Amino acid sequence: MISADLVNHYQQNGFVIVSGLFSDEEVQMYIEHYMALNAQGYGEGQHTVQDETDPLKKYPRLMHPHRHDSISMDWMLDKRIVECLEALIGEEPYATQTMMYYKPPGSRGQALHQDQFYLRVQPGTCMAAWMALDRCDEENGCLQIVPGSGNLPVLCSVQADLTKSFSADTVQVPEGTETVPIVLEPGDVLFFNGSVIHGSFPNTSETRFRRSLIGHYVSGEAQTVAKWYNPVWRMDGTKIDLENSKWGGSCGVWVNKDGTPVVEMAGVEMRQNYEIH
Ligand SMILES: O=C(O)CCC(=O)C(=O)O
Repeated sequence: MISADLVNHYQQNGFVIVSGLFSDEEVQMYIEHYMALNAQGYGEGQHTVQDETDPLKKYPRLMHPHRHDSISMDWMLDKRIVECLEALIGEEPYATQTMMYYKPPGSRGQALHQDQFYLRVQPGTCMAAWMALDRCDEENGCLQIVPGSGNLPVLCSVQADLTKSFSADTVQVPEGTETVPIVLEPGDVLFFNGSVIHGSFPNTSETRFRRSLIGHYVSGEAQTVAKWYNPVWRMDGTKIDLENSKWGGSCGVWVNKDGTPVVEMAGVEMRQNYEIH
């Protein structure tokens, strides 16, 4: 299912692309299903929108659709995803979240962040499975990743640029840091851990959506997770509650050491309520 080379790439970088994990027919089924959910009004209120013309007003992301939609639940627990996760993290994970992003033409992206900032998994970390439903490239706002961030601690957050991002929080990166665009074909799945700094820029296409289905998982050793992500599911579909994580700990800030930017845990999280990712 997943080669030793891919596992090795994940271990070195904290992320890896598994191409063609889902078929074109399956992708088409997901697109039809989620467009139908949108047409029925699912997802309203999940976004702060700028004004009536904001494309995200008509196509808000869906948060936790697996809690009421069996297609989302089945995808989250699909054995191909589970097998990849097990190979990458070396143990059976718990599943905690699904999200569906429509990212219609002209919509904003999501500012750079680390998932562990929101999920607060202890011990261990979280993992994302990010599946492309459309071809995702720079024009329609594909995911962007900061190389070398896969082992960083949780960084302090600052205010994001809301003209480019629908989410309000972002992390700082050293001056000159370049992000790498993750270009994916429909059915490809990107796996990445909770430290990897990632996000996306606006969809600059006038016609193309950038739809993606996203699952979040926590390593099976986890005992706590942020409240918003409880309950979690074992891979056999049984449900458990982990303890809720506490907020307000230390966070990392960049400092210059002999000309090289390094992270020191010199910051303290001020806000206590980062619930929605
Ligand atoms: O798909 C995007 O644009 C951002 C998704 C993301 O940041 C996430 O899944 O954590």
